[in-house]
Amino acid sequence: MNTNQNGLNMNEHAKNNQLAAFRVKHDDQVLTTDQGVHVSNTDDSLTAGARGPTLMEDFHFREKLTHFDHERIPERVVHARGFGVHGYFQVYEPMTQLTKAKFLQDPNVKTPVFTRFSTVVGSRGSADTVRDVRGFAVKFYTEDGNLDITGNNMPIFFIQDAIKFPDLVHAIKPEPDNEIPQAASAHDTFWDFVVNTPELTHMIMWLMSDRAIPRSYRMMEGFGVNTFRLINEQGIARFVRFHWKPLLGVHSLVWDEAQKISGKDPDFHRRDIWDAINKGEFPEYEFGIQVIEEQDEFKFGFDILDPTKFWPEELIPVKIIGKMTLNKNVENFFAETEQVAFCPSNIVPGLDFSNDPLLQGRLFSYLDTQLIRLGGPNFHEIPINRSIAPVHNNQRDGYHRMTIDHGKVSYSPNSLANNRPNPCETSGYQHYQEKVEGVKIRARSLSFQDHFSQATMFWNSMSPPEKQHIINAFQFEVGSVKDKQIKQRVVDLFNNVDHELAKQIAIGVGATQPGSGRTGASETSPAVSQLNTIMTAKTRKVAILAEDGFNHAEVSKLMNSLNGAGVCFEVISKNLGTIKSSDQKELEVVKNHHTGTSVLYDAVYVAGGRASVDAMLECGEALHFVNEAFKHCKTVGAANEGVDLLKVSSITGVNYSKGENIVSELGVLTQNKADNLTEFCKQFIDAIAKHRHWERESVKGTVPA
Ligand code: HDE
Repeated sequence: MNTNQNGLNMNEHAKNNQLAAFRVKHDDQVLTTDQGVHVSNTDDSLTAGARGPTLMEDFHFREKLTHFDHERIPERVVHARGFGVHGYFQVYEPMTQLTKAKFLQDPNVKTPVFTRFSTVVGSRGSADTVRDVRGFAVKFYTEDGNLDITGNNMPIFFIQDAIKFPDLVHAIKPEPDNEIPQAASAHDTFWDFVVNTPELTHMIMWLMSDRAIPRSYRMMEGFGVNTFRLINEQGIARFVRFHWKPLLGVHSLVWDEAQKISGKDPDFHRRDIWDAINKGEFPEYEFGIQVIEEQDEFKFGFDILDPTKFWPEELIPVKIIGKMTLNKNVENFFAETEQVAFCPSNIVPGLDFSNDPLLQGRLFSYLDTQLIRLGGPNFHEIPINRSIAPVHNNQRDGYHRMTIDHGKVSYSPNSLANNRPNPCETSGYQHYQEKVEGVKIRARSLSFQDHFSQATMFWNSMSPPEKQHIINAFQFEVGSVKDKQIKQRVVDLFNNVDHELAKQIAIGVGATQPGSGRTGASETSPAVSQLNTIMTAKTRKVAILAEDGFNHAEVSKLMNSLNGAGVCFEVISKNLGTIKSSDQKELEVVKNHHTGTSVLYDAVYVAGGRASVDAMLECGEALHFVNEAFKHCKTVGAANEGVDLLKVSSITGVNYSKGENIVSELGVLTQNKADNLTEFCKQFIDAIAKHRHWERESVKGTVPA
């Protein structure tokens, strides 16, 4: 591999150098003005007398205030709230047969990437865990120039034609008279648009599903959504859709938890990935492609150019061809995450677009939006947007131009500079020579008109708990709509998807139940159910509840086991500082009950030790912690005296162990006499790996999560 002495691949090195060239460290420096003049005092303005007016000549005051007054740029019109991280991509084996794209040829080459995750609807300061689609945008800095796969965490989109995008976004954003609600689709204008635009039906099913409340950016799939083309050296083209599959599996929060996190830690998702990368737990995603031969374009029961349809994996398998590793946090949020500019038209030789009408519109919109957001045509010169491939052309000037272009020639053809820079037919990007003909027409293809079959397929692919979550989501969202007619029309629209679903929506929102509707079996795509994903306890977060007098042997055994399995943990007590075990060993408390609440953890463990448990029994917070974790279907564990806390909690449907045996029911693990701690810890970790214990939701008396 072509590496430098730091073990970095040359491409990574090139990108790092580019960023480093602009990095300024301010440590140990004297404060200066923007002109480099040392400043003697930055706390007091220059005034005429100590109590007199500020003087115009105070250039430091004016410069400081002026810069501050201008330090905001417009937030993205959609996807304003996001978080970017650096990493690299490696292909597993040469993809020569399918594409000539250079970054997909050599498994030894690490292509630097910058990935920005986002929500769609909320403003820049909105909460991370709202119900929404998540953006999953990857910029590859390839040797052939920048390639952006600007995708989402759902494989389809709301609309079929980009001309409807402003309507969609106006409908879902806060209502314009009072700017309410923030970052939410649960309001009248959005559902009004839904009932009047049946092509949204399929995407609404995904939006009401658990996909819209991911547990972590590290546990989210990514999809290019639009259909692209792969082109090989022989000029043969094939249709392709792109996938990212997280090695930690695809997992979600539960709605009640997501809403609470929005208040407890609105930065939950960005903190999660920031902390993971700082700890060296680098998120990894495999890159997959679904490929359709040109001659098979019309072989399927849906139009492969329709972005409201996914390509079922069971029909068109996802071929895994590489992996992205995210291994470095940004140094400056504004410079990197805020200024990065993605654009689906950033493409490299070996790839091309299709006639997907949504994609065609996107090819225009992204560049256009950067012109206003980043203030002119030179945004490609901002360090995070620069390609590692050299840039030579006759584009000149404009706001904030950084490059000092040499010489007098800025036109083509020219003889003064030997006609340089000149195009090159062999290495230059060649558009695929697709034959197109037709009359100019404003009409939707007939092959785009089935809006319900795949929505039904999605519904029928869901497991019972996933179906229940969808019903709950509809009841929340449509229940928040004020207009009765809209509520009824939602029920009627989704009666085309599934009659039982429509009935349940109607019951929940007080609408009339539809007479008859779509029922019975249809095709399914098991791959879209999150129950069929990778299950691992790695990087999950456990809360250990303990107070003075805890059982040190037991807790340290648990901690060692968790460490061994790559599971994180934090000790939570009534007060911060340290607690002492029954044998006087000290343990640091990371959170108290004000700063550490159950919704920020994947599992909870109640430590044994008589005095510790007695203190917890007196403290409503510990009980609330356990109850809430149970309600959210999280793994709950307790050994020795710790079981006493569970016995007085509102946990239902669980029999506690009476003897030495480990009892594991509904994801609640207990052992009265913890001699067999090794086995107990193993089972506790296995239970965490299951993510959630949905079977609890069907136990009578359990509040649904
Ligand atoms: Fe976007 N989209 N979009 N979009 N989109 C933007 O570009 C647009 C669509 C997506 O982290 C904007 O730089 C149109 C589909 C992501 O910076 C804007 C249409 C998918 C991001 C824009 C779509 C996406 C954006 C706003 C046709 C999934 C954030 C700011 C209906 C495949 C990228 C910006 C980042 C951002 C337009 C539909 C994903 C206005 C016209 C489909 C991940 O240009």
